Amino acid sequence: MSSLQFPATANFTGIFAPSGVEADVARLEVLSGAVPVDLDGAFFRVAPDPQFPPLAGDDIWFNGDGMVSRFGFRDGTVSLRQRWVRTEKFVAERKAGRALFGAYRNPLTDDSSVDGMVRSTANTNVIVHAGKLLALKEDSPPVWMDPATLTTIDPVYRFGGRMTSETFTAHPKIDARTGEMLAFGYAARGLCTRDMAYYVIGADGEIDHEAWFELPYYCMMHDFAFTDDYVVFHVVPIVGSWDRLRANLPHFGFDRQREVYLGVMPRRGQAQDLRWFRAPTCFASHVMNAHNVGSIVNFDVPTAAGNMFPFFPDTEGAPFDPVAAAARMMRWTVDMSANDDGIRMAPLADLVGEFPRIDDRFAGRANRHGWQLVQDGSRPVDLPGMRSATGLMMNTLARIDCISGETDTWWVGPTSSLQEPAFIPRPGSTDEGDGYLVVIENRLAENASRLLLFDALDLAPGPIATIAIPFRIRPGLHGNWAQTTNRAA
Ligand code: V55
Ligand code: FE
Repeated sequence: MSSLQFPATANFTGIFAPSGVEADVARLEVLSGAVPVDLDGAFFRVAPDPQFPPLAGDDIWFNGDGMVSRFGFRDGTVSLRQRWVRTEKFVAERKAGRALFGAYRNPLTDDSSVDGMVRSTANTNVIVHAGKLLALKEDSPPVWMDPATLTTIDPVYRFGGRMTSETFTAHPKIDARTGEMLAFGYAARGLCTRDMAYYVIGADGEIDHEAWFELPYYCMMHDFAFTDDYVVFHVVPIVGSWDRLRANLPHFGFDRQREVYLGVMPRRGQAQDLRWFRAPTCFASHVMNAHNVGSIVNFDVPTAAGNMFPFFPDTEGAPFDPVAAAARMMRWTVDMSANDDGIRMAPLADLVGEFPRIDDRFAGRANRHGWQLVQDGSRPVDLPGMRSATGLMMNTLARIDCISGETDTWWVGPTSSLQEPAFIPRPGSTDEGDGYLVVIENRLAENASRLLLFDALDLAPGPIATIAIPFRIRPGLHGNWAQTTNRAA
């Protein structure tokens, strides 16, 4: 009970061994190549990294406490700062010296001393908007951190009280042309409710548009997209309910019987302007981008036939099917002026993988280049005796040319995997893709990590800089580059 030993399960060993490293490294060693001297900014990313062993004996990766890494670039050098987010959960558990919060998105499993506390782990994404670093978990309001120091400023940031939704997505979108941040919260009026809140946050950080509507059914609303004229919400059947929580089942499960919906609403619209389109069941999580040409809306997203999350099992008990879980980049198309409510789906590339990224200056517009991680099953894996993380290993970085359909790929080798990349614009550039891709390499054979920098438009030759990290970085979710303040420090 009071043991501080983490369980010896796949979720807590090998690549998933907790890290617990809070550190400041003034200068990382550049092992080969060179870091462009004009890069001045920071790559922020976050990983779940449990502070204490779980109450229930085991836990899923998605439930760990958010640990933020800040790679600061300046004058051809890279510094690293790493800090846990001081969420309400983190602070209460540190005081108690043990876990108080239980299973993922199930408050019924919590210690009674934390009833009513915000459950955020802030472990899914970190993004800078209006000078604030926001650490995000989709079940709670943002956590506001200082982008220079990673000090937590407000563990429950509600945009000056204006945000009444109980939640805020981990995937807000910034329109580079207007500086607006577009976002939503689901379960916005309480756990398992169908209520959605949609927000437009101005470049000044203030909420200046809001709309409320209901989903066709309660499900994990993990990501969305925007275009010049619309916001686009995909509804896929990763469903949940209080019945599941009372039965101590995982919060979510995959329900193959339900249809998929695509909700399209004008960017400054209200519930009555929202139109739902529908398609047979499938699964899609992270959106690459979307754009509209008049009333035609194109929504580009890695799409799988079935459930991608083995830890959120089929609601009817079907075994996890890795073939159905393979996602390929698809274009979903709907027409806001047509009577037809169908969604057309057509492949953009044949690569299997996830974690799509773009040159974020082109968010909401027709992008030519998309980057993503790929599981190339034709490549060998050479990790004898290692069970976890090798099955669905993201072993390749890819760029898709969405116009020609051509791909540009780089394989990391038989003993490593890759974390989600982020795009860094080359200072002074305006052309799409003119810049770099930054990615963390998991060196699985030696339990170590490296930071790799690529020419974003020429992945195949390999990294232009390979940077050592003096400790292992735990597998993370998402991150973003931000033009920030290294020279002022
Ligand atoms: C995801 C990750 C989460 C979560 C919900 O698809 C969805 C990724 C790290 O936590 O709570
Ligand atoms: Fe995500």
